[in-house]
Amino acid sequence: MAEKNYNAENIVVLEGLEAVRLRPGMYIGTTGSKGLHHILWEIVDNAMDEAANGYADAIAVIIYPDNSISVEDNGRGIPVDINKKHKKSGVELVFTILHAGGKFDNAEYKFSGGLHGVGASVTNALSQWLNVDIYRDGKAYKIEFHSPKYGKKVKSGIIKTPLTEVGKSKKRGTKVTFLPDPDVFATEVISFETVRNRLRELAFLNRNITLSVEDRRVLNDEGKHPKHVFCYKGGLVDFINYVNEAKTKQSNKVIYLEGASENFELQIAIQYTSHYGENIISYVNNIPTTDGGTHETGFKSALTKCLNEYARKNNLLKAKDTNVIGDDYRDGMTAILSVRMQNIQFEGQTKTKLGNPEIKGIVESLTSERLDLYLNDNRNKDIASLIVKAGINASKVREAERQAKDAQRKKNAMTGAVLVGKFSSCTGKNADVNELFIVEGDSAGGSTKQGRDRSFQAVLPLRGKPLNAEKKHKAQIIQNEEIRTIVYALGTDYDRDFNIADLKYDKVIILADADQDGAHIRAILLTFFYRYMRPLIAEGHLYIGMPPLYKIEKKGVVRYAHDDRELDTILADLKSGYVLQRYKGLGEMNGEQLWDTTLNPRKRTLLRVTIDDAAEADLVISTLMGDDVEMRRTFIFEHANFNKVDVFATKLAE
Ligand code: 28G
Repeated sequence: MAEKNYNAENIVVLEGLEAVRLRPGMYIGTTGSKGLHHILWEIVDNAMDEAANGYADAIAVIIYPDNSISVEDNGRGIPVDINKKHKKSGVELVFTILHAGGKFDNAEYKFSGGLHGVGASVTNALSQWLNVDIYRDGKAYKIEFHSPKYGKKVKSGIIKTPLTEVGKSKKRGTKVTFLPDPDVFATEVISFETVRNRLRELAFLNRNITLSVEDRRVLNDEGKHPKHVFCYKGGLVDFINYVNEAKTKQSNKVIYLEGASENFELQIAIQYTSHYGENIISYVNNIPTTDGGTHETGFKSALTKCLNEYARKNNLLKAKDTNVIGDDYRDGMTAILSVRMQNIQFEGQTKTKLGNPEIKGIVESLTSERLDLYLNDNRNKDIASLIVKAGINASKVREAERQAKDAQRKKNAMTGAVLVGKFSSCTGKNADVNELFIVEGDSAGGSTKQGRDRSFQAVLPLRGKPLNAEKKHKAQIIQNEEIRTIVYALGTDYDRDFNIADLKYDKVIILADADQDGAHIRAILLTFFYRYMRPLIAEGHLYIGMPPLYKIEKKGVVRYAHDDRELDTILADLKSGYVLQRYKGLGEMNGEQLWDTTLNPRKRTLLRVTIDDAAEADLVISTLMGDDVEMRRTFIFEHANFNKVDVFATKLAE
């Protein structure tokens, strides 16, 4: 039967899917952890489309012990009838036809998500097997695929079991189960935390849809499989409360605005905290736009315009006063912006910036219209005047800070010599290869200076703890000596004056001990860079060094382990007769050992710090640095130790 179906069209399908296997990077970016998760998101996106368009309200993800994954929705079920043009069932088309870029023709769904819209066929192509169960019209159906690599051998294309009716069912929906092909993704495994975070985000962005994830690979303390269920009735309002949970609020009120025009929808939530700076988190069709774009620009213009108008109308700004600038109205503001539209164009190196030029005007006029109504509603008088007064105040503070900074600059010029004592620059002058190690403590600093290759590696030892960057105002930040030295060493200035072109190093590497103190210092530094030098992270210049935790010596041969898992592997290999040493800190290593394990680019492991998910990063950082001491303690414990830096960083293969 399968043999007979192996016609010309099947060959085309097979070749299409083989192209995906030949160049996975073209379709999913990488075959590392990110790519592996991408093929899961393709399936989740399809389920989300069904839900966001009102046909489903529950999506369940399960990760199984063999690392296969299932996604189930309670939608209409993918069509099983035969498409006249292709002479194939709808489900077969969904999983075998490549969709270059834009998803389908958008006839079924008004707005379709999907990171790159490559579709479920890419997931199929990169899976060892993929099974689909469909529940529709009182019946259950099943179709099974296997990898094109088998398809070629058995001459049945990639269909292992053709679409069959397997019985009756009262259920409705689609269930897709698949095993990512280890030939493609090597030993990468799906991360429960990553799935949990993305499903939580989707639940915030799509109110009243229940998303769950369960990890059947492990048991928790209660002897159960870890599971999270997310469903938010408040949507973006719940989202902003979550993001600002640990922060002190100027007002607990959340401003919520929504609007629509033809083929366009907009939702905005705004809340003001007592923290310095702005935090705008934006999305297009559920896709995070970490680098902003035209929707953010339109929103900002509208906000500035409406607030200045309100200020004039209510005599908070007098005729002689100049308008308050946008930056000042956004000081302390958290905003979440979600738009839905067609034909998205992404821009920028990482394709995380919305480019469609027409969107600026659409968002600006919709926001202005709704925000005006909101501000001029008598019930909102308190919050309206609070925001406007805060903006006026911020502009005064900014002027005072500018003066303080100018004074400090003059002082710096005179005291630059002070820095020479602790900071050891490198001899080479090539900013494209030079590295700066920021090291915790004088003794570790000493070892690093001895062990480094001084031709391109500079060392900056930190003596005390740098100031907690989140809470303080700028004028205070730059008075902290540790921070001042860092800014001076990097050469970039900071905050609004930050200029990446002046960066003297290709890699800025934080080296801290694997203990609580080290975790704290690392977190403080990350906060500082996140708040005041964000492009340094965005452009991939910030790293966390990974010194080993253990030294294992047998018959004069030395090996190192970064964590307990690596240690177990080595010990199992050596069996007996070894000497084991656990390093309590960097300072216990001599220069040579430090070079061999941590500094030498050929041997070391570095974590590149990314801002993959602005909302999550902000939450972690504000919880680490926020006002709620108890929460901060739990977070440092959970996230800031060496084994879990993945909250901030993804492993870099050098
Ligand atoms: C559980 C994991 C992933 C999905 C549907 C429902 C329909 C659908 C999906 O149509 C359109 C037509 C033939 C290719 C549409 C059902 C209209 C009427 C649907 C999912 C395109 C696809 N009834 N649910 N696709 N076909 N859930 N969940 O994938 O040509 S995908």
